[in-house]
Amino acid sequence: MTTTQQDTGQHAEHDARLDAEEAAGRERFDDLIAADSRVEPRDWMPDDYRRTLIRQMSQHANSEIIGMQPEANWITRAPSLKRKAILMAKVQDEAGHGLYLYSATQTLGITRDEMTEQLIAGKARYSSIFNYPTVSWADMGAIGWLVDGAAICNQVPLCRASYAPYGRAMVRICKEESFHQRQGFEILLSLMRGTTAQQQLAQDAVNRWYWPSLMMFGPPDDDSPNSARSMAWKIKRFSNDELRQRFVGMLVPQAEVLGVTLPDPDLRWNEERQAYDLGPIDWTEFNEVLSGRGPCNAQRMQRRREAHEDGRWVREAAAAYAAKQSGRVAAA
Ligand code: FAQ
Repeated sequence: MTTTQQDTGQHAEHDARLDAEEAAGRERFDDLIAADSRVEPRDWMPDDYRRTLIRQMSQHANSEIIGMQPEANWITRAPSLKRKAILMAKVQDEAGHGLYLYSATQTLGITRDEMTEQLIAGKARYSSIFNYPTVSWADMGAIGWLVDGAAICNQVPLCRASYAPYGRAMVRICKEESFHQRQGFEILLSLMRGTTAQQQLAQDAVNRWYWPSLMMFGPPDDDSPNSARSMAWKIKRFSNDELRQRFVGMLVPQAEVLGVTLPDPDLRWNEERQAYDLGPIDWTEFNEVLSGRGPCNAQRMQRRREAHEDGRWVREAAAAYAAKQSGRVAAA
């Protein structure tokens, strides 16, 4: 046998071994998904599954970070010291959620720096909802009640996502979001128990945030290119429309307790479907926001870029300190 023949034989053997390993990995992956079990970072997974998770989880992390801006706008103007402390804690919680989610996404082989670069370069998405302005204190109530409410509805099923680090991150996030939702409800309740002007402020905030909060669940099922595959992989457990419907069902009795009206004249209980019929959602507005032309897209991105620049010296100092420490460990 010549050296070339020997090399070719070794390559073929190597390729066959890789094929067999991949086939075994794929079989184990399929079994894990079928058994409703969890995929860990060390497990073999299809490239598309990895890409889908990186897409959804990094968008989710970006949303938490950009989502700090609309509420941070009211920290200096909260109506009391207690309200200020609660709002600061809530905004800090969102930062924490972003960090858990970036860390969970890193287990898929993308770095935090890459995700940040994609966000500040405008190449990565974040939730449409954070491109709307917060014009009054009542918006803090509406964000807590509607935006965190929608987030919980969408995210409780994600606690069972097939990718284990995502599911684990979501458990803690959902506990905190539940508290956020209640504080928003309580802000609106206080306003609704107040003067006529305060009641109007609360109703106006609900009118402005209601439809955008329904858009958070994503496009209608017929127009959702990622849903079918994400559901087959048990990343998503319910479709966008199913969760939207569940959310409205949750809101109606709460709106009655608050004494606010949901701004949908077509909202009606359908006895046959045992669910509420909804009026039409303005998907043109949704697509405009997704294309970067929402009321605050430019402002949110500019602020995020400035914050990244402002933090440069902290990152450099942390990196220099880490290098010095690892030098000390190596020398010891
Ligand atoms: N905004 O095929 P689908 C929070 C995009 S909560 C922007 O249906 P998928 C807490 C979608 O990415 C908010 N883009 O996609 C908080 C896709 O584009 P791509 C964050 C949207 O992934 C509260 C395209 O449209 N929560 O932060 C939106 O199967 C208060 C086609 O859509 C999450 O991210 C949208 N609303 O379903 C923080 C939850 N909807 O990537 C601060 C996790 C859709 O193909 C204050 N994510 N798109 O270019 C999910 O559950 C899913 O990713 C969906 C979308 C349901 C958002």
